[in-house]
Amino acid sequence: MTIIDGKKVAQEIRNELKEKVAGLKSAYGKVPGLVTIIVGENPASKVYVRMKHKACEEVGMNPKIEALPATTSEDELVSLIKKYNNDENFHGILVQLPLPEQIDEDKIIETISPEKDVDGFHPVNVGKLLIGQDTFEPCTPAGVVELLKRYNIETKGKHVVVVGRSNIVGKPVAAMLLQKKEGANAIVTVCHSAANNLSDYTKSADILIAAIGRPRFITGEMVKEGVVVIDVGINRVDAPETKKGYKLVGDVDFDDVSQKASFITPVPGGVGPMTIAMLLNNTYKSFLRKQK
Ligand code: L34
Repeated sequence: MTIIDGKKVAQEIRNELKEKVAGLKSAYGKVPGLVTIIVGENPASKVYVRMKHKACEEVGMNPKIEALPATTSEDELVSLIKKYNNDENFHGILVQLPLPEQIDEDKIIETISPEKDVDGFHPVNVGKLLIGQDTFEPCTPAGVVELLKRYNIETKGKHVVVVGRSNIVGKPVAAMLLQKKEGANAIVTVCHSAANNLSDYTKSADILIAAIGRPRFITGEMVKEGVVVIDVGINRVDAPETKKGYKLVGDVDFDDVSQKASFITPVPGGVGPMTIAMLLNNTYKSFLRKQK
């Protein structure tokens, strides 16, 4: 059994990007810029935004954080996004989700210029992804596919079972692995909590992608021997014995499932760090496209 080291791979990707960004600096005299907008005080969001900022700095890009109060109106947020749509120093605009309830997420995502949508959430980019056109691949799904590639895990002809149907993970990762191209070509099943018997599906997975959002939901009984398990879940569970009072666990019961898996990602240190590395990659890509 191999534990897939997302933290290490993400570091490798950042090292590669650092060199490429240095190349941009000498070729164009400028570097990619990323603005991250956070509304409100969601503690997990704050952690992620902070990590995105630091990662940008590490690779030599130009990050900026716009932190807005929880009471921000939809109109105010729309205006701010439009300002950055027109600011050529910023090649990527990311609005950290979730947003407070007075703000319509769909509306906000549609306000971001598709050319700067480094999350790959804009309907135009989602459409391109589905039909196999060049676009920004959403960061978490891109991280999943990149981990499979870097661990030489064959996807062609394999049965990938995705548990979860979110717009951020389930749907796009299914679309990506279904494509007729290198690193994809999989037979993809998407299932979710409404399944009559979820195990019927998960047991037939060669590669299981868990993106449900429920702690330790996937147990050993639900998978077959030799399965490759990619755990996208990041759940905070109470842990009074720790300093923070909580710990992170995935959607997979790691101790149980790792008995049967051939490869498995841990939480933390699996897909999470890859999300951020792929965000940097998209920002780099956005910059390059702009120069052409
Ligand atoms: N717009 N909103 C937008 N884009 C995204 O791509 C995200 N996401 C998700 C939440 N909202 C978003 C993220 O950035 C989840 N997410 C994310 C990013 C990074 C990590 C986890 C989730 C991560 O690096 N996790 C670390 C542990 C971090 C910790 O200590 O809390 C890990 O090793 O898994």
